[in-house]
Amino acid sequence: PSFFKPIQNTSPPSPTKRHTKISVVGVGNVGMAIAQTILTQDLVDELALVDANSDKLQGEMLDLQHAAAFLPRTKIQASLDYSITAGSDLCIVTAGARQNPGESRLNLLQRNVAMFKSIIPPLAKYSPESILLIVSNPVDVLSYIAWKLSGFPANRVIGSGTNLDSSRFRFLIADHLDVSAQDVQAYIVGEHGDSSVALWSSISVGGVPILSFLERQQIAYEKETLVKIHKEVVESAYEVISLKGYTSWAIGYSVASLARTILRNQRRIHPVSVLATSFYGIDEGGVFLSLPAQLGRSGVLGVTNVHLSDEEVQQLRESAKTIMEVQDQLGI
Ligand code: 6V0
Repeated sequence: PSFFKPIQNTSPPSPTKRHTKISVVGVGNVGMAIAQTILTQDLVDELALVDANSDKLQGEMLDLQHAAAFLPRTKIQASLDYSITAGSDLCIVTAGARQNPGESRLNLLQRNVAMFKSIIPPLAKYSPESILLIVSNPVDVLSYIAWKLSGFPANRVIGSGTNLDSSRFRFLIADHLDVSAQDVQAYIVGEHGDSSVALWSSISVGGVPILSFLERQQIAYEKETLVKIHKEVVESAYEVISLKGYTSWAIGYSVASLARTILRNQRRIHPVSVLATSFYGIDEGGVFLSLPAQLGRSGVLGVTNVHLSDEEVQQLRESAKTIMEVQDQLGI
């Protein structure tokens, strides 16, 4: 203890409220965008960072610590050793191998699965009560792998899934209608990425369901515009990556919003990757894909009974099949 006492204490120490802790594994572009959003939004008391690259890890930790004078107080630590993550409430995994030139997606996935074997078991060991939030891609398959490797109940394993796709969707609809994206409700479900499914009937703006409104007003149903918007959503990750090399800010905000809902027990509904077996006739044994799920302090609290058209159910099953085929190729 230091003999330097800048404050003369006049009352006994205040009772400490329950301490909250988040660990982020992988301090690349995505992990750091998540970490910095969590810090600016004052979501936790303690943030632990883990990566395989020691210099990068130390550098990022120091750089964040040096912002302490401008941020709510959060203890920030970093280590190559997973013991630093002990007692986490939420563990966010963003570590990912980079695709080598000419490497197939399957080979990349095999390397990511091998990486998860060194990440998930120690996280589960040091924080057996935590919630795992997977961001690394392909996020649906890796969420399934994390579920298997952790031995956690399925309600405590979540993939960031189409939470980001849905926010891109809401932005594009809002832009088209000249309203705030916060007033647009619209869900994309299924696989994060190419086979994602847009739920057209879910789109509403300030409580006005868009499709039935257009029908009632006998305004020509702008199907092409909607399909074009969904296509733009699917292509937007590729576009950002081809322009700036990676995506970071939107995924940072999107994951921080999940962290807030979970840690503050907000019971909000987010389209995220959950164990989807038995929903909408999905009969594949273990497949994670995104459905609108209610989240809270114990993880996934439930899945909403959103009405899907026959076409949407069909597309969702196709999405499940696509993910299952990849899992079969992996031999898991
Ligand atoms: P990046 O900038 O290359 O960072 C990856 C980090 O992982 C690096 O700091 C590596 O040192 C670290 N790492 C590598 N191996 C290990 C290991 N064994 N243990 C611990 N750390 C390790 O990649 P970036 O941050 O851009 O992307 C990370 C992952 O997020 C990728 O898989 C992306 O595809 C995925 N994304 C997922 C999104 C989603 O919506 N789910 C969105 C954007 C990116």
